[in-house]
Amino acid sequence: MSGKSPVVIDLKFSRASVTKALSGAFADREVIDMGDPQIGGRDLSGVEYAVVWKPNPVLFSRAKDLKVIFSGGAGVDHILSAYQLPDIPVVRFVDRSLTDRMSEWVVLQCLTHLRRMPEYAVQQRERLWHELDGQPEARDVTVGIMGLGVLGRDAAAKLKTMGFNVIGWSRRPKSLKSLQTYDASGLQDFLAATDILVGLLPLTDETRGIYNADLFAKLRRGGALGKPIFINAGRGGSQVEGDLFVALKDGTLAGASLDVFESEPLGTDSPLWRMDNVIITPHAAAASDVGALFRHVEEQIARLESGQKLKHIVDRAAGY
Ligand code: NDP
Ligand code: OXD
Repeated sequence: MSGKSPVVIDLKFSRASVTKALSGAFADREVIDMGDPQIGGRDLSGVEYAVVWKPNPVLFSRAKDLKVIFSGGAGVDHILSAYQLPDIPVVRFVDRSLTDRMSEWVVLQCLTHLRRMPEYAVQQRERLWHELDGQPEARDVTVGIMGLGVLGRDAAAKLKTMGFNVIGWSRRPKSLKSLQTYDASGLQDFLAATDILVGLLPLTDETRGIYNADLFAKLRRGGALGKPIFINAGRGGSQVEGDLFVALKDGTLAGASLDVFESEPLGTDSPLWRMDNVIITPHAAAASDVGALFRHVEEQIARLESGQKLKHIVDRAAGY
């Protein structure tokens, strides 16, 4: 084996996807796969790199020589909130394929609600042939995206291609071509102009519980869709599901599409499952392609070992 540091992997993805991707990865160094039952109590001293998704907490106390932690996904709350971490860089997964998949999901959900597919699904179950009146066009509807990072900006561009009017909200002010943006202080104005709210925020102390009754009540009413729609693929910890259920029941919201939940998997007793105006997907909006993840880690390690800076380092104070 080369004199290069091994890489330890603790990825709670499907075993098949990890095993398949490993077969062509990290040819120049040893891989310690914590998902392999044979690995068990392997000594992790001298291991400088970890690639993790929902890792076992003991990993960080056992691997004392770590220099970089690579997240198996774009989000890092699964690492930052759950562990006492060493003071070393945490790197996000930023990837073309993940970004494309997320935008596909967001555009699909916006079109689904625009074209009243939940209502047509009910009619189909009842074998009812009836065209619903009052079908607005995308250009009549404003989609407000909370989170204008890698994913929010790509989704915005693709929604605009479909004709939607798109606005965005982020922590810090932005100046983006052909997209009206609001910073933290402009939240009220942003919500008042939004017909379809898309959540693409990371989970941090500031964003926990942000999608609550108070926020839903501030969304625009009387726009082309009549009542607002809520779509969330960021993190479930940002939504207050009790408030969401009430808002969907009492008509504050016309409908929702949810990929993420306060607790996952969503319990079979959640009333959200049975609501005709709610679309549920099982945290599947943009799964990581494990092969692409390993290529990204290899590239980053190559940068570091040739004296260049790592890309996509998390701001630990901001939490994303
Ligand atoms: P980025 O870090 O690129 O962007 C995060 C955005 O959120 C930034 O625009 C940032 O503002 C904004 N933001 C963060 N905190 C606040 C705040 N307190 N108030 C206002 N805006 C805030 O992340 P990505 O776009 O790559 O990913 C976003 C999230 O999507 C991930 O963290 C993850 O939780 C989720 N995700 C979900 C997946 C799924 O399958 N459901 C798949 C992949 C990701 P600013 O620009 O000012 O920094
Ligand atoms: C991610 C996710 O953060 O899949 O990448 O949730």
